[in-house]
Amino acid sequence: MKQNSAKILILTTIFSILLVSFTVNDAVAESVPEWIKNNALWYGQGDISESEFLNAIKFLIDTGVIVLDTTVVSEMMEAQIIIPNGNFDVSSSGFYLPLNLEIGTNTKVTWVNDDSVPHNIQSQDEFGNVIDLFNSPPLNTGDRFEFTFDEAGAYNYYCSFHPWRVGVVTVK
Ligand SMILES: [Cu+2]
Repeated sequence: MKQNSAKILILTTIFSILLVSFTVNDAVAESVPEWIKNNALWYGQGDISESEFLNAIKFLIDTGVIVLDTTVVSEMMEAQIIIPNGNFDVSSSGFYLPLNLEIGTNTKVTWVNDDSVPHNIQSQDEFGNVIDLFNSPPLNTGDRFEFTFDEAGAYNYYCSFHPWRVGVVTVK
């Protein structure tokens, strides 16, 4: 039995994306003192220091002129599925590595073709019909294909060139 254990590689990178946006509250902006309005100009001219300038911004936030809206958009993870050497051969054990990838939501999955011939990735419904969810072009040796799974579920896929090769991504 041929094994490609050295190539079993699951990369999991966790990183958070923090998005901060702000809006200006026009109703309150009328009552902003002149010295605040001139702050950017003075800062640009070097008349006031950076900490004074930041204090002015802090004042605008404290008084509700600038409204900060902080949202944690996502916590994204990454995982890999290797299409191993010999995967094309119906009589070989070259299963996808891993055959059933288990991940959390918001995980970006990258398929990597380590085989000597082209393959593709076609998502399937529970009956084995190809559906338009994640569908790669032909992947030559070394090519990659990415898809990010946002919703929980069991996602089947196969290679249309070698339909005996089926895999699953389970999103919890
Ligand atoms: Cu294939």
